[in-house]
Amino acid sequence: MSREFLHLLKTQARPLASKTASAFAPSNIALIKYWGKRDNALNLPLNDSLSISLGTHGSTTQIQISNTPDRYYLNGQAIPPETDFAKRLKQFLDLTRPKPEVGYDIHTTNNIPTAAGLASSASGFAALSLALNTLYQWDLPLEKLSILARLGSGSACRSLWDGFVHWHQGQNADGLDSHGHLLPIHWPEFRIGLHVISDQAKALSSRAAMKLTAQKPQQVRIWQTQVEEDLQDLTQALSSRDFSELGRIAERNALRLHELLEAADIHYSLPETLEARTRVQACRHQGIEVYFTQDAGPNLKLLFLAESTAAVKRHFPDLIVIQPMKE
Ligand code: 2P0
Repeated sequence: MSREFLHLLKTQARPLASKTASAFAPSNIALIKYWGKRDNALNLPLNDSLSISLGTHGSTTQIQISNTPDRYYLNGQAIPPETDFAKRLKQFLDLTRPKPEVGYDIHTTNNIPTAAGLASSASGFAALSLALNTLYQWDLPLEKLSILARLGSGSACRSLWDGFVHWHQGQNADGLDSHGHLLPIHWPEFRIGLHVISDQAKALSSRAAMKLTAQKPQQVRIWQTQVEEDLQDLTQALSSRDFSELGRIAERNALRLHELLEAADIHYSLPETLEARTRVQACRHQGIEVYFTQDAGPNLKLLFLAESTAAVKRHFPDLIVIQPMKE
């Protein structure tokens, strides 16, 4: 990648005297999904995506320079160094580690209910990038930190902002034009409902599933055409604040993603997922404006406006309701 960019970060690292820094980043839900990579090492996507950040729900990461090997903690629990997660974190930190002997103690806490089954890698890598920026006084703009966060996890590049974020896939081989952009949309009535069906870690990670769908090039091409159309329509709906259209397109995009997954014999839905999808559609038949989106797992995220909260909750009593944007 962008070796110059990372080299610059390494050489311009002026650690704070306290040798410690901390930062928060929100989690995000894609309304137009990121799926497929043109570069696996750099997490460069095959398509643009668009998300809404979850406001105060996300990760807080504290980083401290130490002179021992790295130690990582998630919600107070040590992450064993031999786990894939620890290896991935180390690989990410090595990108900007000024010298091999610099070690880190990293504590991350997620305030998303763990039972929500929401991936935390997006908010985690975004918070870590922000904390590194403070620790080393890089003073980087958010777009540059978005590039760094992307190297940890693709979707992390959308978690640097509150609100609606468009990740432009970019064209350059070095990935320096592949990062998030905040959209100037204020929509405080927007609500996300987390409908938890299972809080079990998924059997197949998004990363592994992306590799499997890549073996279906014809279906990937269809997806790429669909996602372009969906992005265009959703952007239009966003700028005209047309909630029904936005919900319809977001739901369509999620279903299209699952069609692609199913073509590669990947089935994230459980029977309860299909039942909940039907319940959402039944709500609409009763005049309740609610839509769903679904990621690489069985849980649904419901999309609705503040005025429908009570009606939606009558049909989904255990829903965790999130207000992504402040008034
Ligand atoms: C998204 N997902 O746009 C899509 C929709 C899951 C389904 O981004 O390999 O964990 O770290 O770049 O970011 C999940 O993928 O994958 C994801 P990597 P990531 O939210």
